[in-house]
Amino acid sequence: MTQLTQSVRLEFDGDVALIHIDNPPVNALSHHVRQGLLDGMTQAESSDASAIVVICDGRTFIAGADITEFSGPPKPPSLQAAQDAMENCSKPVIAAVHGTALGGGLEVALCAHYRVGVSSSKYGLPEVKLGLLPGAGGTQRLPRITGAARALEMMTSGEPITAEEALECGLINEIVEDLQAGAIAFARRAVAEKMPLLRIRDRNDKLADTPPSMFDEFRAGIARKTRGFLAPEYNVRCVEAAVNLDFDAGLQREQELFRDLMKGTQSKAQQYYFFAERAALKIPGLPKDTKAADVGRCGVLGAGTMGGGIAMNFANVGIPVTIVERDEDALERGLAVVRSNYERTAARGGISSDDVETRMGLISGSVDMGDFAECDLIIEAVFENMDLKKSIFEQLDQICQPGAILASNTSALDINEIASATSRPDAVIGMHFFSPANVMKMLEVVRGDETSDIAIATAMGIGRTIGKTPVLCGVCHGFVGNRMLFMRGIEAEKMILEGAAPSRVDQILFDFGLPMGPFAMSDLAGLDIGWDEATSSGSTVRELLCESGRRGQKNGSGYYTYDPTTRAATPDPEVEQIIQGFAERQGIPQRDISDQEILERCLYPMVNEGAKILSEGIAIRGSDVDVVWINGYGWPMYTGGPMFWADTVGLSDVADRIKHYASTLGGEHWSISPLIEQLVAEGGSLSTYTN
Ligand code: 3H9
Repeated sequence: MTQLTQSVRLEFDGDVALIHIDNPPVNALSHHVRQGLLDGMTQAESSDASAIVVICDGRTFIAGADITEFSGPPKPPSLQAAQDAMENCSKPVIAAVHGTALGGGLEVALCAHYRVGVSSSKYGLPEVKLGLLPGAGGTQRLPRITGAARALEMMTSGEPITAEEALECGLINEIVEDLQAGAIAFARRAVAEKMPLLRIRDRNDKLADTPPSMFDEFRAGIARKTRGFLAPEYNVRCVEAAVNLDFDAGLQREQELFRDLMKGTQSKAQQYYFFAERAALKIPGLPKDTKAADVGRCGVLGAGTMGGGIAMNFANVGIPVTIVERDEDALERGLAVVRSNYERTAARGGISSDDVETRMGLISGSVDMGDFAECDLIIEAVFENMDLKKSIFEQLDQICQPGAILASNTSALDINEIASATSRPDAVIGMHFFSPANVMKMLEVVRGDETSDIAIATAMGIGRTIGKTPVLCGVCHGFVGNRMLFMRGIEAEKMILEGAAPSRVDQILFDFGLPMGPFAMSDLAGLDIGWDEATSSGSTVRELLCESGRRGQKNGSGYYTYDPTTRAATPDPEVEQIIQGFAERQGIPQRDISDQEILERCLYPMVNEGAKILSEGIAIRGSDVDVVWINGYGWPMYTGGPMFWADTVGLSDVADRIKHYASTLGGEHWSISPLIEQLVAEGGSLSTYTN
């Protein structure tokens, strides 16, 4: 055995050389891995071995370039040197894959003459998720082996394919049971049978029949999903190059486009987000050995839209759920909605009809809260009323077994006050799901003053199990997400009274990259949420709209009027009249507001509030705020989230504008966060700020 670098060693099994990579946690292609791979190839080729296997220790094959190296100057050797050594080797080179061969990792495997993998292995080019494209020849080699259609799909979605699919499309040559033994056996067979030393770069057969129209059709197909992102289009251009140019010219095109993306802010924002999502799982002060409670059965109180959606998350991963409603009718209605959601997914091919039955079978309905006695985690999802929630938690305290975690899905209320209704405030925690709860990835986990480490570990852990992106925060009205949203709402409402049409405000935020603006969002949620006909006094535009029977999308009219069949929204002159009449009565002068002002007045109060949330210690880190906004509200990931975006705009410029609006418009939400002033003075940034 020869240790070549800190992470790569060369071993021999008789006549087969084994280059072992061991660079935990994911065998990323750090410079010492590239060096080791190059040295290993050189030594193995000049040794007596007749074939060479590249294989990894640990949980996975190479999962890509080392992203932490992207921010520094390139360190030699280049990956291409090692890839050339593999591809041009005079002996058969076999890549042995387990775990995930991703990005640069798959690009290395594509330079072997043959590839074998275990049945659980996966293969993907996820660079697009980092705002990039595969920059080590992958854009030219993958289409040559899978054909252009599948390469386009894999490169623009970033999603991996299974070993079975890889075998079927020729990406791998064999599925083996025992990785090392199987790879060695394949290597010996290659030698014995004098298999050709196949270089993917020399193949063109799979590209020959690519119809020229394929690319524009593909672009049209992904346009909605990829709106605003640069990288998907760049990936498409690379596959076009693979089809239209020879390998070397295609490679050159790939390199130009890769460098372009690498220089831009989108890829920086998306790489930042990659680490932000992972950082959010790390809770300072939470002992590493904190054992989360085992959630063998989950209870959900409330079978409404939220409760039903929450229950689905658990059933989807095989955890039985007890869902409790006030009466049989409401329960039946709620369960019927859950079933129809599953059936819709099945009709689209997302799950099988057996899955529908299995999942429904895991959900048992009841009208007796006593049935929560067996549950390990109970999530309350009734409407936002503190007295109601307190009385529920008092009952849960009586019913639930010791050790059970009692969670509230409140989106704004004080967890400490809810916890005070129980004799075990340490077991009480907020788990704020976003609507629709079975779809949205965001989960705000809200710790009260007395919430235990176990409750935190359980909520964060189960959040991951059910496929959410949990972020821990502290108690304040609206937590991280909604508290910032409220500030945007204040200015949006003011601007429509000053003369900006709701549709214009919405359009500007849509163009910024958000899925919708505040008025379309209100219509979607329902204008009457929290509205009470008895006490309504026409004191806001929203109240006036509700009073005139406009309740949002659900009854076909809100800030917009909705087409009954297509649900397309159109601005309505009646709404404009209501707004103008109200503004007149309030004595608010009308004026032209520029697009830039609309954008600033929507987004800067959010940045300011985010900074206040940070300085109060409600969020642990600036990047957590970004994770909440990207996953909870569809903030465009390619800008990194509100904190990263403000840093990109320039915190000092943002601060100047906030102060400008504080002096011209006034209001507590414009009083500048001292943290922003401090960071401007120190040259710091919101996105890297940590409490
Ligand atoms: C690329 O390859 C460009 C090339 O085309 C061109 C080159 C010239 N680098 O996710 P986990 C860390 S771009 C550095 O929790 P899992 C991660 O931060 C790359 N670090 O594990 C975490 O650290 P910590 C294309 C990385 O089991 C730890 O490893 N490849 C990298 O849930 C564990 O990660 C990708 O985009 C990396 N590449 O999932 C793949 N990857 O413990 C990115 C991970 O300190 N990686 N770390 O928080 C993944 O998708 C997942 O990590 C993976 C494992 C599926 C592999």
